[in-house]
Amino acid sequence: MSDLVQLTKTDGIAVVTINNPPVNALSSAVASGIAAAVALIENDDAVRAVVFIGAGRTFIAGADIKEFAERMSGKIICRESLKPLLLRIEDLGKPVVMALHGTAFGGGLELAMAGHYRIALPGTQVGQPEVKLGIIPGAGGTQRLPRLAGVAKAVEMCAQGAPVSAEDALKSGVLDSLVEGDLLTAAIAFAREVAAKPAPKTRERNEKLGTPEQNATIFAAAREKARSKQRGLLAPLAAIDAIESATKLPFEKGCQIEEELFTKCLFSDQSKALIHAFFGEREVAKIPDVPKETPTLNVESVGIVGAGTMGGGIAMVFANAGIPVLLKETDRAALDRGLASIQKNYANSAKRGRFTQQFVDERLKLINTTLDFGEFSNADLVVEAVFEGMTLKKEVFSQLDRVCKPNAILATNTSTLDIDEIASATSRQQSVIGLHFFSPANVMRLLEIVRGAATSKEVIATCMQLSKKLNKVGVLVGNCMGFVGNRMFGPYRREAQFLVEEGASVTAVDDALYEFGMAMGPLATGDLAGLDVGWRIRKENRHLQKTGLRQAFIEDRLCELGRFGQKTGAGWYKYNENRKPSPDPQVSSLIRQWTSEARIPQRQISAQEIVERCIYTLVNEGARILEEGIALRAVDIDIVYLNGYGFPAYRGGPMWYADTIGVKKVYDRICEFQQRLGNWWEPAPLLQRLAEQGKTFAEFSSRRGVAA
Ligand code: T1G
Ligand code: NAD
Repeated sequence: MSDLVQLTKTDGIAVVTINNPPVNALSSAVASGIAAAVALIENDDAVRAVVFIGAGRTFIAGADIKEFAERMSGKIICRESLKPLLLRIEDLGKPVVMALHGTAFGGGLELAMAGHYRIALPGTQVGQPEVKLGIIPGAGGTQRLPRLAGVAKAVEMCAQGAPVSAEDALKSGVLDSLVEGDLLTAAIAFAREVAAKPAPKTRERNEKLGTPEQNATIFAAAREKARSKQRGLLAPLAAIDAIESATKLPFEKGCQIEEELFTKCLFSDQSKALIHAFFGEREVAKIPDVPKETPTLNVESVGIVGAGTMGGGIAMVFANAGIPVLLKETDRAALDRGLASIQKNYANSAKRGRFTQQFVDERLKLINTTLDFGEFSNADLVVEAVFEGMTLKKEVFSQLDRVCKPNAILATNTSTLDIDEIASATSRQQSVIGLHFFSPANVMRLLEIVRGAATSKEVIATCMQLSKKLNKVGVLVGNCMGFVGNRMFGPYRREAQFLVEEGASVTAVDDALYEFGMAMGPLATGDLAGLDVGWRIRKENRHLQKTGLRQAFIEDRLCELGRFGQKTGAGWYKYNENRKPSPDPQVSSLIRQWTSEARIPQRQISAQEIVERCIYTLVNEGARILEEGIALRAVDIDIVYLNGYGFPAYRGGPMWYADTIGVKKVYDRICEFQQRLGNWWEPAPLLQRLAEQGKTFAEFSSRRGVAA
């Protein structure tokens, strides 16, 4: 037997233990180990029943995704399908009990369903999350799951990919029993119990496959939901097709359909991009010069300065993680306003069933208020979220420096300001860091962690670790104007304005990017965040504007008219009382007036040009950021854009997207734009170099000694 799979036999019960840390991924080697164990069991009449169990913290969390990535890149030709092995287990002729704990995901659940009985510890999660990787279950999951849980449940699990609790899995028939105490002991006892009983083969259980009429409704609703909620994704629709084949075809035929759809998805750009995003989210947690064993500080109490849009959301983030928060404002009225919006947000979440009322009540108890800086004396961390002004922020930091305990971390939520400048207002620059949350802070997963010139490794390691506890994706970035996300977003939105100035309509620009997959168009996004935020920053930084370069002007003109976006009921669009946008003819006529006054020739602009100009601007600025080391790797930029700016995950992020369509192609197009549109389009030196060398951003990152 191999180290990865152990086989033991005690009193007629065979136990197969999978031991492939950290998550018992079902790699080819594990599959071979299981096959070897099955061969030994098949020929041993003394074995009356079998138990499969995972060593460590979980059952099998799925097939080995790394092997897929290699298969897609042609590094390995073909991975032996799991299907024949699962049929052998199903046909073993002696009851097989699958003992689950932690997670049984993807190939792990498919293996479990090939068994005859499934038991689990409470708290176990099962699921078919393959669609999140742009693929579908490929080892019979779309054929066995509807037979166990019914068509509707199987469609929900395979098309949406969300994990299901053990309690829910028991109710829907995926599990046969929940057990307490030691799982192996319980499993062996269960195996003894069923040893003499029949071994029901999941593939022969057709009673839950429903009628064509029932299923037609289920599939139609699921396809509509997939098209609206998982816009642009191929895999959810493929998963539904595969389950439909299970309701119409014999098991073997259904498996063939599944195999065809699986392979089609696997070799799609979408799957490559989504697997890039999966590993990327794990890669960004690794900081080359801040090793895993770097000591961290405890963060058990937090202070927040400013209870406005961001301060309130940030308070909820910490409370949701069980960390007590002390919220400070300038006066009682401002505090009451801040608390009221927090309570309203929680009430909405409870109404939508995201939280129980008990959860909400407990969280609200963790949020306390003050008007006195002095009360931050015991805080482990203080996050400042006051107005975006350097003078005010330095004032706040000098106050915090005066009252906070020596090893407290002082963090700022600034979107654009210089972290080192803010830190210079304190005597402890090594304890100052940027924690840049995104609005709404209690919803957006991204947390840009901004490293100052003096920020200590302990403080960085503490904040990277804290981001996981806060259920955020923490990305470490360097200190520059706008850091990574906003620094790229500025040019992206500027280009969107230029396109409007040259004749594209507001809706044409937003629709083109929406069709490309962005969660929202650039102009509508401006209305959401508030056009005045950028206007204030542009006014404050007029002196930094490069001379001789074209400046976008329409948004400033809209702000001068008080059109700040959703918050004023009008911006690029006009909004009804439910903040529903509609095109505003007044804006179109203002634009025509302003562009004719500015003598800007008008022309028809294709959706393709709109997308290229906006997305290639992101890539060009991303290349500068990467070369300057403001982002550690190209994937860090991608993870920032997938989790903070609504970039479609199935395109992998701006840098991955450029690598996918070809860096040379992007470079050549940017050179064309530079010719026609001016020096905002000067290609980034790194982009030019990679294009000339035929290299990718991923290669650049890996060559720079940090993974892609
Ligand atoms: N394959 C390879 N590596 C994996 C892996 C997998 N399935 N799952 C996790 N890892 C690595 C991960 O990259 C990280 O590595 C380490 O394990 C710890 O993971 C045939 C086709 C289980 C909930 O999609 O959702 O089965 O960074 O940091 O936060 O139909 O991992 O330390 O080097 O995420 O505790 C379907 C994927 C596969 C589940 C644990 N399965 N995994 O979360 O730890 S496709 C999935 C997860 C499939 C079949 C199909 C999570 C987790 P490193 P981690 P965690
Ligand atoms: P906001 O105007 O909604 O809230 C700022 C709050 O700070 C106000 O309630 C104000 O009363 C309070 N305040 C000012 N001085 C104070 C003091 N001395 N003590 C305590 N409270 C004080 O602003 P916001 O949108 O929440 O932005 C706050 C910070 O977060 C800014 O730096 C901004 O750039 C940044 N940010 C904003 C967003 C966004 O989308 N709004 C996103 C990320 C980061």
